[in-house]
Amino acid sequence: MLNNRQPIALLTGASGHLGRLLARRLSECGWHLRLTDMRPFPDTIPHGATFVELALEDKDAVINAAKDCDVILHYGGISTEQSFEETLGPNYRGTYHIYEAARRHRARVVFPSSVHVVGLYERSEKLDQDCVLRPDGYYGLSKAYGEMLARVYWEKHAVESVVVRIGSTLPEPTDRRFLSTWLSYDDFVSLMQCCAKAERIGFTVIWGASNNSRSFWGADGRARIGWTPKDSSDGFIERVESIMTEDRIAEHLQGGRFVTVDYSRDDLPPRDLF
Ligand code: 15L
Repeated sequence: MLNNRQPIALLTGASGHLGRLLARRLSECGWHLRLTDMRPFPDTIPHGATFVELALEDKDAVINAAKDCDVILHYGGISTEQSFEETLGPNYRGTYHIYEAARRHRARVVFPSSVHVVGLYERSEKLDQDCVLRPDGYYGLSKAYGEMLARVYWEKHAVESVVVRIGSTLPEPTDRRFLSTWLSYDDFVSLMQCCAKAERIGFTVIWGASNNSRSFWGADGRARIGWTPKDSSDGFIERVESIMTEDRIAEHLQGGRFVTVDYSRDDLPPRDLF
């Protein structure tokens, strides 16, 4: 797709934690970045980048921003457990606008989904990419919608997507759950590079975690895009495995603390539907 040149990328959510990291690291690699966020960009604009303030709900602005881009890294939107109403504009309408922009400009999309699309599975369960989704709240539900949107746009409109179910992108794992979900900064950046540079991606699902022996997750499409994580949480086991919450539900389930927001059962979620 790129013929050895560096990608032109629209990066939404550029002023957030992962957006700022990608802006810095991808510009160091020579990417041409179009940064957007509804908040001002808090750092110096990196070399080769531009910044535009926009809201994801503004369809025309999103479509304009994506002109001539090879890839859209869609890090904008709500990234914590919130009410349905809070997620509606940015995560539903906004993600739809991203896909319309990708369709218009023939760009591919990296859609950062989340562990929270499967947050109600028990931690003892090992999941593969085709598992039934079990979102743990309105945030996870909006990510499940984004995954389905990605699929519709691939199957109906040939818009390629990598759906990355990101675990926990942090400098290092700091509690027991993160030993399973940790995605190091270096592995995260290399994953984004593989997503943009792979020749064909179609519709690919990746579990966004480093090479952790305690991972909750198994088979996915990483071989198709040539991604191999290099880091592992294993070296942190002794230091952090005793660090956990006091909440029985949170400690049992893959979604951790997000699950407990507005949780109204007395017991764990049922494994079947009756
Ligand atoms: C997510 O999806 C969140 O965006 C992030 O802030 C973390 O909390 C992560 O999941 C997690 O659950 O570790």
